[in-house]
Amino acid sequence: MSVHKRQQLGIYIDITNKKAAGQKAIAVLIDPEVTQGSQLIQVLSLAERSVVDYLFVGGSTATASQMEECLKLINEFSTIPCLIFPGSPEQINDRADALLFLSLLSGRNAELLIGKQVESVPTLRQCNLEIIPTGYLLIDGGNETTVAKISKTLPLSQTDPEAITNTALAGQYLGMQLIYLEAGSGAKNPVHNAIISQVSEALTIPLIVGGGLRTTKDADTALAAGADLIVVGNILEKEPTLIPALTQVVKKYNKILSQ
Ligand code: 1GP
Repeated sequence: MSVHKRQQLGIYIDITNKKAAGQKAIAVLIDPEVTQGSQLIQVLSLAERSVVDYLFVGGSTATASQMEECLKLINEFSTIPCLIFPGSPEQINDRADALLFLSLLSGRNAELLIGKQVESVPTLRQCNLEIIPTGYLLIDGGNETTVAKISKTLPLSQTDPEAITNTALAGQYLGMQLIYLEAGSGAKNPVHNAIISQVSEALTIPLIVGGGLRTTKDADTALAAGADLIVVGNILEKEPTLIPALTQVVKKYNKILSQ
């Protein structure tokens, strides 16, 4: 594990500091089941050169050994802070810097609200990961996504922004430190800008938005609407060379703010 990374400022503090400064951020999502070997090294090298803020690592069905291999390469080829975005407790691995400790607030599957979290505690007690409580809301992206299928929950409809905002705020009132609006990997429609605006105006904690962001325009729209951190995964499995253009969109915001 990259001890030097752990000695830096905590990742959550880094995220909140960015928000307090009005800055935006981008995370590249790596699914260890899909992006491996030379393809992973290419993604890492592009992310490193483009100054991506965070790496999220995880997937709906990635195995513990795929996580292990992926994190070994990340630690060898990257200095970008790395957060586990777990699809299951088996994906928790001490080689990362932090864990998004997700609770699926949009669904009513008790296993994903609290069951898997309890199951993961013995592992977490052995780890030195920074644990970031994260309210995770699955939003209808127009097609059935793997996360909806696996979680056996229905996403919240984008036609009901009140329900989405109330769920996000309930997460904040419960003490969650981040809210993640998730349209699902490969979603046909990303979370709509009106929803992002309404939720970000209501929250005081940082807002993550991901799922179906494929273009610089999609990234720009989500950030302009109020996302503090955007997550891009699926499209980069096919077009990793999009990473520099995506980070330019984020930097454009940060440059405007620092003028
Ligand atoms: C999925 O929010 C992430 O969990 C990213 O979505 O893979 O569609 O970019 P994409």
